[in-house]
Amino acid sequence: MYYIFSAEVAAAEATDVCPPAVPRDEYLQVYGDFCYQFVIYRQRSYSQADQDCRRQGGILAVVKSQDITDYFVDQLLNKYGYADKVWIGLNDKDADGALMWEDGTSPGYSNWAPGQGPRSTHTTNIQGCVTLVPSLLGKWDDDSCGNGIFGVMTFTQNRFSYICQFHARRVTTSATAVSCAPFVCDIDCGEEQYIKDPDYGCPTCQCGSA
Ligand SMILES: [Ca+2]
Repeated sequence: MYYIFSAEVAAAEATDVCPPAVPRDEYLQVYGDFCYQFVIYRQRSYSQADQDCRRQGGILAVVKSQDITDYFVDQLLNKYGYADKVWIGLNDKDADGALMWEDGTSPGYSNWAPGQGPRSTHTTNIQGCVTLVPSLLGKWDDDSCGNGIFGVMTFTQNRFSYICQFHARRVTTSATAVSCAPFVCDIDCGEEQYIKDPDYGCPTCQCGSA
């Protein structure tokens, strides 16, 4: 009787869970259920940044918790040494002027810097897009989305860096990460079933009760 078991768990790169279209470089990070692309090497208007994220299969980052805020601030300041504001995926471009995340949800968590907030620094009919300010520990500031022209007025397009987010592919547990070797066993269990290894789910050369 012999039975060979080989546990082949690939030493995968963490970013393997990110969409294939997203470049693998130092600006791509995995945190929780998401891949984040820290686009701190160029500045774009909100709509350009939004388009860049969507072209790669993502959206501008949604920041719904203090935990994500702290993570972004830590990465921006400590990993990339970047303290300037970055676009996140929150704006009031909706017809009724309500703030909405790019994933279609309404803000619950909010983190406005003192004196900032919906429509605080511009007239009521100019669209507002939101930035996260690393130097203010991730507090939010609202800026003109930079759509260029509104009515008779022309605006200078605000261009900032930004963070894209992508769903990370779920990595399943050891049950599927481990492959069972071809089963060889010289015991005939007949009507009974072979017992499965409790740790890996592979059949063992032992008979159980039918
Ligand atoms: Ca503002």
